[in-house]
Amino acid sequence: MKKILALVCALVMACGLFVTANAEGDLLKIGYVQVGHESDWRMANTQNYFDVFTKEAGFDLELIDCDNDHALQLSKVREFVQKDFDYIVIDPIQTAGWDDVLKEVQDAGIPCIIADRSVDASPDLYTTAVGTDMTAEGETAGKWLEEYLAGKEAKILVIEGSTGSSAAIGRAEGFNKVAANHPEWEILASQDGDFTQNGGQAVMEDFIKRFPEFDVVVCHNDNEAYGAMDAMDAAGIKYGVGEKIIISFDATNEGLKRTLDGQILCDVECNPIQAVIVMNVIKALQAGETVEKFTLVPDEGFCAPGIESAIVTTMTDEVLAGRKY
Ligand code: GYE
Repeated sequence: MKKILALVCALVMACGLFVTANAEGDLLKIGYVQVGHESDWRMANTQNYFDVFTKEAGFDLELIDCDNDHALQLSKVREFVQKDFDYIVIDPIQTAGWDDVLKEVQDAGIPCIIADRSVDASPDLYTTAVGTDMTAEGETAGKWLEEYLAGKEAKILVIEGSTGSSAAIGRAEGFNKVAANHPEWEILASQDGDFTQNGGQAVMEDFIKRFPEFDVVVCHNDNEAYGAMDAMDAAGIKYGVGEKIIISFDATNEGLKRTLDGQILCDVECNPIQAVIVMNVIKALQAGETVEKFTLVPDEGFCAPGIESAIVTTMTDEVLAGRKY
């Protein structure tokens, strides 16, 4: 009987079904320090982890909402180390300040995955990273604007994402790279809206007071764009084709609805559905395989109907209906 059981186990393992269990056959303990709950993107990302890292799939996930508190995020990682988790997944609120804690995770022999955002630390200090290319996202936004304005002058306002986050740094860097080729563009101001709707609204209210003339508002995520729209609505300022140009990032479902409606003229995607990729990395590590240092989550861009673009996809009802989030 034991022999048959061993044979069945060996067969099942060969099929990869038990690949997620640890040496004792228990569920794999995964600790995820999530940034917070600041945006629709973040909520979709959190939900995606809960959907994928289930007990049925062989995981015991502990997801901590760090509410944009870097010190809390560090302390929660240390807690995971103390509790000897099998894997630690970090979505870093900010790029800076990670060396010591990453070293501690490494010394404890726990594989560490940096997910979504990136850290400003040596890649030797973590096992692997999974995420989108935020600089490329910023560049896509810049290139779309270049195509749309076709040489016209523009006064630009930027509502940035949380200061110090790789998402804000990358998007600014990519957009500025394109802007540098356009002396006819003027970036009037760039201010932190913390990736929230309230933040976007407050920054836009301030911009409206300070800059009576502007043409473009670049918002580092959809929620900031909704806030900017609220502020413009209240001030009677119109946006859309032939009006003020709103550019946004994330391409969440609501963001793309507003692109289809012609309110946001360009929305550059950042895909929050990353948990399966992280799970596959963990499965590969469990199987003793070596994994790439970085796995790219691909994304694309979208623009409002009536705009032809070689850079991004023009929105239609079908495009919206085919979206997963
Ligand atoms: O764009 C924003 C969120 O890190 C890519 O964080 C993510 C960003 C996303 O709050 O909505």
